[in-house]
Amino acid sequence: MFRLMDGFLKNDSISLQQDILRHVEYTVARSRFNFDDFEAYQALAHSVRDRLIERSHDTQLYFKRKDPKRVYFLSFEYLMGRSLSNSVINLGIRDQYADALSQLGFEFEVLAEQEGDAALGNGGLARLSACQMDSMATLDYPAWGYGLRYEYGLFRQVILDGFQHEQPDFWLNFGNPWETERVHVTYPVKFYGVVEEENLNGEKCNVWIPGEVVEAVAYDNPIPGYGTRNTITLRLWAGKPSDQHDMEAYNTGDYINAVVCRQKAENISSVLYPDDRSFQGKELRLKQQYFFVSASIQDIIRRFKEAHSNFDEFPEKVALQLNDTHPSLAIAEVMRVLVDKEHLGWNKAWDIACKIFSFTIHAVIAEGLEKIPVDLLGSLLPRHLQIIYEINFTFVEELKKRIGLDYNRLSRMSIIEEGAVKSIRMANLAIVCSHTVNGVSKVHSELLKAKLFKDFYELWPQKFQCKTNGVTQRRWIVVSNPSLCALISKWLGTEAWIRDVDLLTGLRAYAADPDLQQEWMMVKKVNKMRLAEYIEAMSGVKVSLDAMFDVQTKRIHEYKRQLLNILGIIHRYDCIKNMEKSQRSKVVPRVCIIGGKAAPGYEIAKKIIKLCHAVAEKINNDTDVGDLLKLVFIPDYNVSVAELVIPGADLSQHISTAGHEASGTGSMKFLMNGCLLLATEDGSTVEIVEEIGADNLFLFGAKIHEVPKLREEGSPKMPLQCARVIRMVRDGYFGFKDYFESLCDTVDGGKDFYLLGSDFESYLEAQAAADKAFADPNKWTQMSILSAAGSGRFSSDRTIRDYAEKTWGIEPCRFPSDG
Ligand code: 26Y
Repeated sequence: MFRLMDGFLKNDSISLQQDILRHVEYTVARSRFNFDDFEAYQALAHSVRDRLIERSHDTQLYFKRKDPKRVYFLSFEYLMGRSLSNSVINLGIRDQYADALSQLGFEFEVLAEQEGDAALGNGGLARLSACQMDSMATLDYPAWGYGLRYEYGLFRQVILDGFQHEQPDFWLNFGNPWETERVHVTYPVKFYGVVEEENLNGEKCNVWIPGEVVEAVAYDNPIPGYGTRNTITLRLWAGKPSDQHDMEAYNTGDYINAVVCRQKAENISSVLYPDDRSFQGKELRLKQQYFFVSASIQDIIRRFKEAHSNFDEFPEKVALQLNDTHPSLAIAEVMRVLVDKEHLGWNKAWDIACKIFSFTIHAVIAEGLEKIPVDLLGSLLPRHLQIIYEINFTFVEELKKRIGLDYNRLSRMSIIEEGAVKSIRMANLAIVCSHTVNGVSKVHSELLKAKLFKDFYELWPQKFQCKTNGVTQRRWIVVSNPSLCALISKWLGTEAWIRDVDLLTGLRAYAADPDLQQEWMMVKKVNKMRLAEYIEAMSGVKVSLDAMFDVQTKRIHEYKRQLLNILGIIHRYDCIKNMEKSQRSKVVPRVCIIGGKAAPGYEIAKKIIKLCHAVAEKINNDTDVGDLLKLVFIPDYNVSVAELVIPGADLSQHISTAGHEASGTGSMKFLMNGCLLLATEDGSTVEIVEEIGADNLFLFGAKIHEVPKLREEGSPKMPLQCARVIRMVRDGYFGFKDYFESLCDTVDGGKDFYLLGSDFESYLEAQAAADKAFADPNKWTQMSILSAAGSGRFSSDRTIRDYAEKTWGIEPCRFPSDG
């Protein structure tokens, strides 16, 4: 009998084969007798999509019926990567598909490689959003993600002669099978114009007469949970010309201009800003922010109104999460809608706003916080500027009552920053309105309270929370490391850890078991082999599987200190060269792997990339050194490359200057994959140490509280060894002498702001300790097992549950089925 609950689609091998062939014929429009790998991938993706759509319909209908409190996650960036493998694994039908495909003469893995990455974000913050969406779906939370559908994702990094070049990532070129365009879910978004005061039934009200209208159209991307039928939605907005606007232009007879104008609307969502730290007050970025926020708020309010006749229950039904300051115009927008359109009155509207918003900060330093010039905001969004002024006025008046006329403090806390360029401090706006503000690791949350937002913490201590980041084990073990996944399930005797990652602690009991160690080493070997093949294909460098694979992959930044790593590699090379030949047998062979993108305008970061290539060129061509040392730069590091690199790493480096990395999430992925960490006591590393013990990783360097003093002391701390390797670079040992000069200056030019000099010796000691441990495979493997076993706390499932319970006040709402 047909059970409505199960949906229409069957998952047996024959049905899946038919389904794929039907999509080859009718969706891809190729003959079912003649199609290539890419076309097979497209058909396969559409077949999976059908299943996702069915589940997402069921989920939405169920949410509608239950009307639970929902969380709306507002993020300007998402790094989703590929969707195929993740989807079929979460749907629980990977093996069935693999079987169906093999009957048709295709290999699942080969087709999965056909998919390009969805790279709608820069780095940590963006991948975190993606991990958190996976957890929200898996834990059955009634959640929506909102964002922008950039046509150009993060640039592709191409290396020519060792220099980074940026190329556009037009990721939609070959279509995107995962998204559904909702032509009927569109909202007008307004810009520019003036605000006029009008009299409405005897009451004064402000009416915004906009100068430009752009339509936002929704593109829905299904996010399936694992082990549940729940499939939530990531709704991304794209710009579309507004008919309203066009009619006027057409009526004036300027047909050509009207058509050109239509195209301009699409530019709004066309390109992602490729900076992940330094903020520049650019009009297009502000337009993007408002566009995304306005469409999302209209959509959220429309959904709420479908089930409610007034706003009394709004805070009981809606939680809005601001992922950093980027979407914080949402506060002014909610106020505008509630006051100007819904006529709730200021106080009631403010009361509601303060109950629905919560705010996550990912920045560590004040320069990472957005400030929008008042003139820019005033011209683009005149009504919002008024609203922000009003919020600030009320806030400052209230503050005066609390703290008196301490003008220094008042001006620090004000949402408006006076100065050469009068600006809006978006973080202050977000803190004033949000009921909860959180950092992304323990140390970061403490730093926020003690430094960046000390004044606010003293005023509202109860608002400040810590939500240590996490990553999803579905993507970072199950999808990317199938061999390890199978091994863990075998030894734990269950797959339950995929939903309940704390169970990984069960591995601790077997960490010294020779059988597990043997199998564990085999898994690492298989993954190293895969990575070695990739390295050879990308760079032509052959690497030895017996060497320690030492990886540092993340965005290139001075504070992340890829330069320290490279200087350490030069030192190692120098030591090998100067060693008695008879001593060389004691050297632990290394393959040093570095990867990451530099923001296009970040000159020093680009020089670090070039230095890496220059050093690699020298070392890799030195036959005298051979397999003892290799250095490779992996170009265009992205989510799918990470899926290949992380499982194959023996050691990974997370070596930011203490106090600069808010959390760091790469380390968590390496940890889960049994990779040992070499790290400073910064961000989430401090908590990793709490979980796995300081004996199971290699710590070094200045601690957070020591940094200010070391900075004052300056260059006298520069050790000889560091001075020597810098000298080699300065003397042109790796060529490009003049080009590297300014890079060397950052270290020995008297400032050494990131403390490479003072941390150098301790860095070398940690590296030596890593070598020593690696020389003892059983010991190393035990540490590796204990690393993975202690990684449970760093699952985004834990983070999301914490947000749900302590910040959003939402509960799971699970579609009743067997999965
Ligand atoms: C305003 C604009 C220039 C901007 C754009 C992107 C500012 C910041 C960002 C992204 C920041 C980011 O990715 N931060 C990282 O967030 C991770 C997740 O919380 C942290 O693990 C990581 O330490 C932090 O640098």
